[in-house]
Amino acid sequence: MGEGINDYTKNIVDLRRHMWMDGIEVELRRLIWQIAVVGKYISAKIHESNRKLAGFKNIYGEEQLALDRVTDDILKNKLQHSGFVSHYASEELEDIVAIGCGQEKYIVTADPLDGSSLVDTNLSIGTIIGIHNKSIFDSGRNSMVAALYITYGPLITMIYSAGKGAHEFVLDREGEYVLSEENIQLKEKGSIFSPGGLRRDWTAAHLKFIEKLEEDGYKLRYSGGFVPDINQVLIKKGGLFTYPALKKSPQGKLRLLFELQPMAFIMEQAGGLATDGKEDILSLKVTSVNQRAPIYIGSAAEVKMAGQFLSQ
Ligand code: AFP
Repeated sequence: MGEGINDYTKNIVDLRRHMWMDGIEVELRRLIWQIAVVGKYISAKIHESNRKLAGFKNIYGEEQLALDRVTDDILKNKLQHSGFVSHYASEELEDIVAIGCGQEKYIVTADPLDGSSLVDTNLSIGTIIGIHNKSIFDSGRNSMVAALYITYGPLITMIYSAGKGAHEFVLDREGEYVLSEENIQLKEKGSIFSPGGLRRDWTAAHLKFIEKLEEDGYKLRYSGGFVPDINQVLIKKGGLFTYPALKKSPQGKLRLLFELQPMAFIMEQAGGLATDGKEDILSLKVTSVNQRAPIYIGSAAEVKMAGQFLSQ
């Protein structure tokens, strides 16, 4: 066997086998698998567009669509009439759209390419997916059944949870998603923090909280990409990501449906917490697809500490 190629004679656990062993219901397994396959197409599109970046025309003379619009089209087309998805909502669309006959079991929310402004810097970016079996205009606690994100970095990795733990897979050279870490569990506290927004725009209470983390020696880790920054907290088993309420935008920057709910679902499955500083993210009722919320997400000690500072 070539160096580094998985020896498939051994008991390699791939994504489909893992979901079957976890007893995830068949349509949900197939839906998660379909989305994981789209991750490969999106990765190929990222590589292709990098070559043509700076708005070059493609061979047909058409203007290149922005990469996040293209990845949204790829995702929507794959899920359209898939038999599993009745409706689709994404950060690239004005509103939720019907993409099935209406009898399908699931509703999918997507941030198809989060961090797309980082593509030209070759930093990691990602796709964030929420899977609901009831109306999305409810709390995540009531409507979500699964969540996943794919990180396009030096490796392509995917983390998913269907309510039975959070698990990481790596896309290998043969194009198989192979289990790399099962039942990820955060420690009570970590040692890194990702502080979004400008210091001058933070509220006094948030500034005091961040200063406490700095005094306690937490290391600042912030790439400007929500997916790799969250992924770092998860894989390092602790720490905190925050994009807080700002003086001029009390709801912060990040979107509740497309970005915060899926990551909160996964982080809670890994033993962490996710709040808006007061309420659990998954308890917040979604009233509009573009609703934003402040976020404090990561290991329990830091999220609880944030709540104490913000309630003073
Ligand atoms: P883009 O998708 O426009 O690159 O924004 C990325 C993002 O939504 C999220 O991934 C980051 O956590 C956040 O913005 C970074 O925001 P700042 O640029 O204000 O730090």
